[in-house]
Amino acid sequence: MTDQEFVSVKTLDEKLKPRYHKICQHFLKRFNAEPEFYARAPGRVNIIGEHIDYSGYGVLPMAIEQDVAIAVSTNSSNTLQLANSSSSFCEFSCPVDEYTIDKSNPKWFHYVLCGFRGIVEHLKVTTPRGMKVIVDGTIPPSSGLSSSSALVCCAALATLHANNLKMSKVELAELCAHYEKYIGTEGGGMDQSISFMAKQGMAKFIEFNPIRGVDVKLPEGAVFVIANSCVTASKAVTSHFNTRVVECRLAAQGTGMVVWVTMEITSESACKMEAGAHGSRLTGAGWGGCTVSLVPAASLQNFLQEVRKRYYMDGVLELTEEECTRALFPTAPGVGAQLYVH
Ligand code: ADP
Ligand code: NG1
Ligand code: MG
Repeated sequence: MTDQEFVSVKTLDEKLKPRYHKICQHFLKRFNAEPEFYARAPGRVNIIGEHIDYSGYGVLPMAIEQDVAIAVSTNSSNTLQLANSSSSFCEFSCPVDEYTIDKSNPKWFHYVLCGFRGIVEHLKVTTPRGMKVIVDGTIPPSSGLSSSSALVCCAALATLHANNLKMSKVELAELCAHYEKYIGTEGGGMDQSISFMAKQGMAKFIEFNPIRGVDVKLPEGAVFVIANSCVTASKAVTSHFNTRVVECRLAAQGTGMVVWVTMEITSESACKMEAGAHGSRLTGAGWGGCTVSLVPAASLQNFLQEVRKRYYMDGVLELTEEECTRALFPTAPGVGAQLYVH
């Protein structure tokens, strides 16, 4: 298998059915019919290499199980009807050929429009099909696990399939990396690349210009644990991210890159946890978000218990059991984007 392959269409297996059944119920309730197909694209955790992809340097992410899934039917009204399974995200609809992606006031559906626009413009689709859409996300938004790119990638894949078109995974990654910039963030291509190109059980060393990846088997006997600080940062809303892009691009000229990598490794040692992790670090853009810790399998329960106690339940935050389970969880490298039918 290579990244030049297409995203295949699979039948939903038993394990996936309960989640997709729920999405189907939302769709039925909203649109009075079953969806024709589903697309899903995963979030990611980055193991090393933060704020360097947009300067063209390699990164080592892995896809996580948490994803954005979209249920879709085409319509004959030449409109996009976008709804969300979460009541936090309001409905939106627009003609397929008349919309703006408003950088000055970014909303969730603008990320969908980034993916839609990418396919339509790149493949010069003169009469794109209208779509009815329900979005269902399990990645905590604005937490550095790349919910934004999962949404853009999923929307692009859904648009591609709805219009009976084909592009390879790597082409889709290049396209989505470019079109996510329409939301206003000058990011690199890490998130979109891993979202399309990830293989089950593998991290990926990804390089850029052009995007290419090599699968990396992770060490056995160790587990990656994600811990959400529960502090969110919306990268398209503030100027922090783009300011950091400018700073890092300047630093990357000359010998600056060496300094940055040294800083990252040093801060990893500083973050090393007393709860039994080999090491911990912030993942994603930062200003809140998640840490990822490499924990020996034998110490996993102790690690989870200590972090629960010290940060989530009796320590800094006062979360319920359920909230804590959503914020602190072990993860394994998951599969990239997929298309499903019933
Ligand atoms: P990150 O990529 O680190 O999660 P970003 O700030 O880049 O954070 O993107 C977060 C934005 O993505 C949210 O503000 C929202 O607009 C959009 N988003 C993420 N998940 C969903 C979802 N399930 N449904 C709708 N929009 C979502
Ligand atoms: P998050 O934090 O998931 O939005 C962003 C960028 C990545 C990368 C990381 C920092 C986008 C779409 N994502 O991710 O390209 O630069 O920050 O390593 O811009
Ligand atoms: Mg993002």
